[in-house]
Amino acid sequence: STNDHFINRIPKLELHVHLEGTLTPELRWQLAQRNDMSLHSLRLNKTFHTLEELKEAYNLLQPRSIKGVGLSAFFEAYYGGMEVLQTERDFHDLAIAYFGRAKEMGVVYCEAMFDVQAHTRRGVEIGTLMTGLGSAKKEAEVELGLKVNYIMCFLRDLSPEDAMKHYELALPYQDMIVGIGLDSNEYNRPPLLFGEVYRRAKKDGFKLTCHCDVMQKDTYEHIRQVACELGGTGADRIDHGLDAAEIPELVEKIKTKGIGMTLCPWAYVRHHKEENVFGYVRRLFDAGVLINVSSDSPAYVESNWIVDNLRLSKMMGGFTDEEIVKLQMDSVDMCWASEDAKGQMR
Ligand code: ES4
Ligand code: ZN
Repeated sequence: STNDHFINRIPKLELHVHLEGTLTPELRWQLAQRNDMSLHSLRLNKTFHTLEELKEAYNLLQPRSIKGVGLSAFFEAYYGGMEVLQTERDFHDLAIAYFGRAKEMGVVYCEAMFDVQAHTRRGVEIGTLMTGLGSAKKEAEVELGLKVNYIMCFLRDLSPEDAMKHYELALPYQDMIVGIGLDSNEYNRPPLLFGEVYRRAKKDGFKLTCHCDVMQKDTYEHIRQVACELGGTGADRIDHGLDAAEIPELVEKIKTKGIGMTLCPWAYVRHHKEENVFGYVRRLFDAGVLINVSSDSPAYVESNWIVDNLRLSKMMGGFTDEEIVKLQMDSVDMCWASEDAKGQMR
């Protein structure tokens, strides 16, 4: 989907993508039809009568136009959009639609995130989503040759007790889950509030990551907790964490501990000036931090698929083709594939 042939062609790793965030208006419309549901937006106080109307609502969520509205409009659309996901087949179709697109873009390995509580709180059984996602993973690996691991995320605006409850509910599906994370609204929700579930998950063999979105209240303290304390001595990875670039001590800590960072630069333009976003990505890369460039929620932000984020990094961060390849090699190092699978990617 970009006109940059080099970026289209090279093998790529996507390590930060929310499956629910890949729900395009087209698929959302199709699933609504199939499940006999009508589609509404609470924020816009509107019922969508056609696919065209639904697409227009997505147009309001572009990085520049969302700036004044803050994240709440994004969250309303994102969590509202999920209501069409009802059956095992819906979850399967969501995931395989993304995996097919990833394969077409040249992605060879993907760590895909999903929320559990965003579905159970709507009355969907955990087995429904896990079985659907499980069959899509198998299909991607067998039919597409795309290797997939899942990262289960907890909603940090819900309680730590609810996270622990869902952690335990997901244990029967441990084979398809490589790591755990925290997402959703982080206002006054520091990572260590979930310290117990992180320590438990580490003991049970899961990898640990946590979102530290840009320009949040307490943003540096959240990054410090993830880098130094989560799971006892710090997590394996930070999702976003771009603001660390402003604090040399944090950059040094992240670098020496070998913690990887998944960056989704285009989504940050809703908080930061473009020059700062790509300047900070550049600064982290130049400091020798392991970084990966991914997409986050590509269906909800215009021009936000992995190839777009890499093309924008090249154009606005001054990454050369060789450096884009280095980004993919660093992504192999920081990813959670088996050593065998990593060997095949190098
Ligand atoms: C997200 Cl694109 C984006 N931004 C902030 N939070 C998110 N959660 C899922 N996708
Ligand atoms: Zn994310």
